Parts: sequence; C-alpha cells; structure tokens
Amino acid sequence: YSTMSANRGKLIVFEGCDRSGKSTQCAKLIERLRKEGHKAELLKFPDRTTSIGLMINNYLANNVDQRDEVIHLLFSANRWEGMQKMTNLLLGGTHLVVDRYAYSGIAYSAAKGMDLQWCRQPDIGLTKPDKVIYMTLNRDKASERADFGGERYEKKEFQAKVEKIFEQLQDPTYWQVVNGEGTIEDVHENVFNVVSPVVSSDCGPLKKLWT
Ligand code: NYM
Ligand code: MG
Repeated sequence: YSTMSANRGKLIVFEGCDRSGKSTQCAKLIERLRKEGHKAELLKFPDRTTSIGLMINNYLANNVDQRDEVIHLLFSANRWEGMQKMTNLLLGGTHLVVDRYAYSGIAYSAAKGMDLQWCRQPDIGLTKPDKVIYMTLNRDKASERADFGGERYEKKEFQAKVEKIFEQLQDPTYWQVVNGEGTIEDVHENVFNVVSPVVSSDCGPLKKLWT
C-alpha cells in the first residue's frame, strides 16, 4: 500500500466564486502538467453528465425548484458518485485537477442561511485534496465577465455571502489563495508555482475530508 501511495496522483482542487477564472486556470494547469510529462485529468463538479447532474443543471438553470436541503444533498451525491473513478485514477498515478468540490457545496448552501455544520455532514469521508487553490477576484470585475448572471446564484450580493463562507472554510495547512487578477499567463505562473512542489512530493496515503 505504501508503494502505491508513494506514486499516487495528487488531488488539486480549485475553489472560488463564479467567474473567478477557475475553469480557465484548470485547463491551463492540465496542459502544463501534461507538457511536463505527468498524467493529469480534469474533473468538474457539478458533473452535469450524470442523471443527478442533470437534476442539478435544471435547478441551476431555474427550470425547476428544489428544497435547499434536497439540492444540497444532490450536489454532495454528485461528488460521491465520482469517488470511485477519482480514487482509481489517483492510485493509478494520475493527477486530478478538479474545478469545485465540497467547499463550494458548503459555501453556496450556507450563503443561503443554512447551518454550516449541517452542510458539512454529507461530504465527510470524501477524498481530501492535497491542495486547494482558492481563486479570488474583485466582485465588480467578476460580474463584468462574460455570461455572469445566467444561472441561479450569479448575483453580486449573493456572491459576497459565498465569499464570506469560503473565507471561513480556508485551512492554511492545505489552501493557497491565488489572486485571479492579471493576465491568464501571469495567474497560471502563480498557480503552477503552488502546484509544482505538490505534484513532486510524497503526500502519503489518500486522506479523507474532515475526519
Ligand atoms: N455549486 C457548485 C453549489 O451550489 N454546490 C456545489 O456543491 C457545487 C459543486 O453550482 N454557481 C454551485 C456553484 C455555481 C454552480 O458551478 C455551478 P459552475 O462551476 O459555475 O459550473
Ligand atoms: Mg458558474
């Protein structure tokens, strides 16, 4: 088991408010890791391709309503249904770059006024990231970016609440804040400087969230 974990892939998660540049930076990072000879895969939550993901998509598109508890649990279930694939890839030596994870689950639900500890429960036991890149961007700039406002939650006042919860969730032992302002290339260099030592170090066996 120890030899397996020594060569395992690393779990790198990007978090942040809507339009903070996560998806762009995830794509740049994947490209860079592959260029440097690593096996790397991009994953995204919510994964809208599953049947649970389709329910989430309909909720985000305002086609349907759900009780806050229900949509919260669907977002979590959508992560759990991806866990076997993620574990297999990591243990097979593939690095995973993940666009949003359990922290978004908590931040967006708690921003509605739901109890934070309640929100944390369903994600207990998910694989713990080796590094969380928390991308920040001035809210005025974020809301000016293309497509902002198209989905549920994409309101400036709501994003401010989400940001507050993300700040509470930050854990300096494995989180790194990256400022999303600047050119895509400049931000990418900052991201890569954080990720590079993580992919080349032995992070030990996979750990579980919040245990
Ligand atoms: N979101 C995302 C949640 O509310 N809970 C979650 O668990 C996750 C993973 O979905 N506004 C919200 C945040 C976004 C929205 O994500 C869709 P994206 O990355 O914009 O496709
Ligand atoms: Mg979005």
